[in-house]
Amino acid sequence: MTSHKTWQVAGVLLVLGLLSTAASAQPVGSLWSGPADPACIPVPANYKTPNGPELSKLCGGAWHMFDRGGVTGTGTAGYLGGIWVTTADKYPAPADYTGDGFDDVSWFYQGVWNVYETLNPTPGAAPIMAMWLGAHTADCKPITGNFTGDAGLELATFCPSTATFRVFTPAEPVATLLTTFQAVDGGGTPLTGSPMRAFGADFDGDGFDTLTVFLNGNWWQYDYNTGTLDRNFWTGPASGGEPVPIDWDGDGSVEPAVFNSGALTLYSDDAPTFDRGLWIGNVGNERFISKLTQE
Ligand SMILES: [Ca+2]
Ligand SMILES: [Ca+2]
Ligand SMILES: [Ca+2]
Ligand SMILES: [Ca+2]
Repeated sequence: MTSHKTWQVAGVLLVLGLLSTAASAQPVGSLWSGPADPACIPVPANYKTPNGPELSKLCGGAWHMFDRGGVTGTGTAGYLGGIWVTTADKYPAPADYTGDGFDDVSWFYQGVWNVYETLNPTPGAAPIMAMWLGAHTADCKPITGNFTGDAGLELATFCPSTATFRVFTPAEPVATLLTTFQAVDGGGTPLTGSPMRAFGADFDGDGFDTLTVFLNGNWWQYDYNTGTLDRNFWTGPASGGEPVPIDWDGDGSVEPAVFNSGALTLYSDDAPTFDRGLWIGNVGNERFISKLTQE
């Protein structure tokens, strides 16, 4: 089984088949999606078709979707449509908010969380969900997932400046706060440093996502119910590098991986232990690796 991950380099969207490769990874597809724009953030998700995620990018407020279409080799990505959602400084948060099996275009910024119709996008259309999560500073970023132990989607935010998680049940016009806690180290001291990347991922395959912070090579995982540190492990590097939480072996649970200066290092989740390293190039493009970076 092959897991796929999407990278964007300049205007080219790359789809990598991780297990189909040896030490030097070759993309299974390379699609041109338009002029290079350093403002564009890749946001692949399952927006419109039942055959897996579409390629997508958010460029200065315009959300463009492209058909991957099982393409191999190179070509120009088929344009599926676009939505003008916002100005440039918002953080994308695509997920299935409506429960129809398709991911919805969404963004968060400073407490506002908006969701847009994706299947039949209309440029300039109003959001189909508009939620207020309370005042948040501009560094706070959105995380979606299932954290609580029930089946529903939750909204979470993480603010690096205070190392604070907040978790909400989606609701209009005001989302319901479920819990809030600080990400702390083993001594109970709130994490400090930069860049601090926070996300939810299901590392043990039980169906629930664990709120996690990646900071300078350390992965810090927290128990949703208590807000306490559940597990900490080190993969490196001590500076730089971006976390890539992904089920790269297809067993239903997420493994840690790190992209740093052109190299992708994959770990098995026992311990975790080093599994393999792939050279995929693109030195200096860490910020484009996924929606996690969001800068
Ligand atoms: Ca949906
Ligand atoms: Ca839930
Ligand atoms: Ca889990
Ligand atoms: Ca896995």
